[in-house]
Amino acid sequence: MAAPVFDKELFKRSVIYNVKTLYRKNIEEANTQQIFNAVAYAVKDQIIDGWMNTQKAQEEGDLKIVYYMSMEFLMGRALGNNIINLKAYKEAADALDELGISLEDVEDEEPDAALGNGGLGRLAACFLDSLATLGYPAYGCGIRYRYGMFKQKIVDGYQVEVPDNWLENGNPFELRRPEYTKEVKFGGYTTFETDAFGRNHYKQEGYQSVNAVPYDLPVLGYGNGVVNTLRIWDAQPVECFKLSSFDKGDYQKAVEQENLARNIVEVLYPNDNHYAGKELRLKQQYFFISASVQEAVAKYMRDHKDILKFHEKVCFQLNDTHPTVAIPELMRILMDEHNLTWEEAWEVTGKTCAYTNHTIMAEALEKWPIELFSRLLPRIYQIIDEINRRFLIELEERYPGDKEKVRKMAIIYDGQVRMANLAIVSGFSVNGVARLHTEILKNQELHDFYEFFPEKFNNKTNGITQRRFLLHANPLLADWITDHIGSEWITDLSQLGKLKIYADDERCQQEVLNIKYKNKVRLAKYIKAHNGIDVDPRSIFDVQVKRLHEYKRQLLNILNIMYQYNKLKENPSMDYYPRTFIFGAKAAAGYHTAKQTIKLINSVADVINNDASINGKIKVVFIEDYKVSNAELIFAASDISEQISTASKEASGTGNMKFMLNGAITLGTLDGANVEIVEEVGEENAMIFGLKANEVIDYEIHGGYIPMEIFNQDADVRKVLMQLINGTYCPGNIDEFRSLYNSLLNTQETDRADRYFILKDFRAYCDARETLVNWYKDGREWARKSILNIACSGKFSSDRTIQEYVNDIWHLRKVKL
Ligand code: NBG
Repeated sequence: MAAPVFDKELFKRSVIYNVKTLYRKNIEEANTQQIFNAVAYAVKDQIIDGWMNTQKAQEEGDLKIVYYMSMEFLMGRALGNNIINLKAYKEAADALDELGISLEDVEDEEPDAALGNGGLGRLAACFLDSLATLGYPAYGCGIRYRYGMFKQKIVDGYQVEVPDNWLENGNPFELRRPEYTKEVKFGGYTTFETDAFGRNHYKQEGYQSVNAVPYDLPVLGYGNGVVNTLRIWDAQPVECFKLSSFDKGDYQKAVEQENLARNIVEVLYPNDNHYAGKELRLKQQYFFISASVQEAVAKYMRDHKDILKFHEKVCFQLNDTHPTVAIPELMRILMDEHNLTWEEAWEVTGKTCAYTNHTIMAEALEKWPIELFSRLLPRIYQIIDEINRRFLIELEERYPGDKEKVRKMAIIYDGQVRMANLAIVSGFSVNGVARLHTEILKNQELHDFYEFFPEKFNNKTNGITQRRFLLHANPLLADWITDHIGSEWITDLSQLGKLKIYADDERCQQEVLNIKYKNKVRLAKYIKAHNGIDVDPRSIFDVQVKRLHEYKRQLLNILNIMYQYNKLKENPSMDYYPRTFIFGAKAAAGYHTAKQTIKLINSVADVINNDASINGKIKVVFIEDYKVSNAELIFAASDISEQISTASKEASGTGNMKFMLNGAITLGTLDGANVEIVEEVGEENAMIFGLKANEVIDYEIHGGYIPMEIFNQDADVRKVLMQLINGTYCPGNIDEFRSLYNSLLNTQETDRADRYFILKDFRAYCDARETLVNWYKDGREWARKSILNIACSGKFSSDRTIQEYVNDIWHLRKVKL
């Protein structure tokens, strides 16, 4: 494929020119934010031709396109990544240097595009990077939230949410495309007319509507000239309220339309693995899905005649159940606008839509009350109702009289519309995101569906893009790798396997340790600047960064730190290797237990960090506002990767892969993709502890776990738990952490004490952590394991994942430029 050429002189000229025309300034006068914009526009100039050529080549080749439908795209910053994928990072940095500008400083001016919560949204972003790099035709379809994921401030130890006005200074990479505006209708009622052949034709009337206006963002492939598109939709009122309302006397309706447009894309719901059931959320879902599906059909019809072959050129991948309304929406368009019969539309839709499941957490399952759903989307509801009616007939044929099957599998049941059931029944593919997760889906959560449609189920273990999480995030390590095995790993991560021969080489071990040390110095600076805490880069950096959720068990981590601190206090002369425990996590705004856990971490940090008697041997740091851009610094600087979820609960995890790629050793349970990580690197090069998934599931089904027994038997556990309620960490309010204490021991407040088996795994975790420290003390041995982790991380590239989606689900051909 044609490699793009980066024109350094043109780039410099255009930076100077942009500063002048945008701000009427020269380089010396402009501030860094202005320089950022000028540089970003100069980079965009170098992208545009590739963008146009890619689309042209897709159309000329009549290539099938995948539409990755997702409520979330956690893109992070674009500038550095775009320059990297232009293969021009060093040239661009030099060019700017000649203008007296530091590329790194300029990059730091860019706000993260935080249009996602956590793993699910970041996975979508990695997938786009891989799709473009592999040269497959793809659109990401999402929402242009006015406010993305909130910014987190820590005030007095508590999380405070601050709006993320990421578009405040504009977004230089986006392109508004009003010519592709689509109208999206809500509410009203359906009517029908019967034609001469007895067929009913449905129409929605008395509705309110909004215009969906697309903004396109370029997604660059690495060094191949391919530029795909992330299309995010903004909402605009259909008619300008001021012009229309008074003449028509329809004041109320005009105001409502304007409000609908204003509210619909206002903010991302900050829930990860949790479904809140808000009406506005369903509006958001239908809004971007209707616009995306309408445009996909319109685009297809521009170059094709036969709508019955739509699925030969289009695939919709539904990122979790959030975009599932794509199924009835496509049915609607095919029947009501293209005159297909039900059977024809059903066939095309079924062959177009595929669903990815990302969780087994019950609280994440989307179920909408019929009343709400049918009021907001009357025609869509009608279609779902018919899908359900027909499916129940099939169920009855297969399992006559089996009420239990209906209870579990019906799409509409007990007053609710169940989106996962709709996605499974209607689409042609259902995939989990790690091998263990898919097995749990098949054998437990979705067992009935697996029996009914075994051919639909498949696994696609998640992956991450090495372009962002190694090449950009860890330039020292990236260069070291390239020096040893060449640069092919950038687009073929399995090449890292070639590093295995260096694991025992003393010089290589030393080099890898040095690189880690430098990255720890870089992170220590960030921590000093942002937290005001001094941390010693020679201590072990033991890191847990991810969303705050009970099942991820940050509480287990901090309780263990409290335990270690107790031991050190009891015996100040004990042999104790210095450790820095680093946390980063946002909690959903309404998730009380999660927020209390943040408060606990900060309170413990306060006490320990200020206790002179332990000589700084333990430091605890909570990094404020964990997000993609600071994650890049954190992974590169980590020694230990904490992946300690209750086994069976973490569908995959992707942070685990980012740590591994950067040479951290995994401390984890056999959950999600950890299972496959250990399989790749070998048990002796990772530290696994705790209950297995089947043991957890067994306790959940049959009971038999009594946390109070552990409390009574284990004096160390008892001491730590008592410190939650005796004011040790919160002298001003001894009840501050009582709810955490209760969640572990009290059966009154929750249906089950210690739902996430924290006390059950406590001892095993303590032991595993100690063993790791012993490994660390032997520097050479640690370096060996670290190199092996890097060398064995090849499987976890999202390039591999995407190729599997292409082979098994999407069946795409590559674009030829
Ligand atoms: C998350 C899982 C993670 C997984 C990502 C990406 C949701 C609903 N699920 O384990 O919790 O890595 O999806 O698949 O956010």
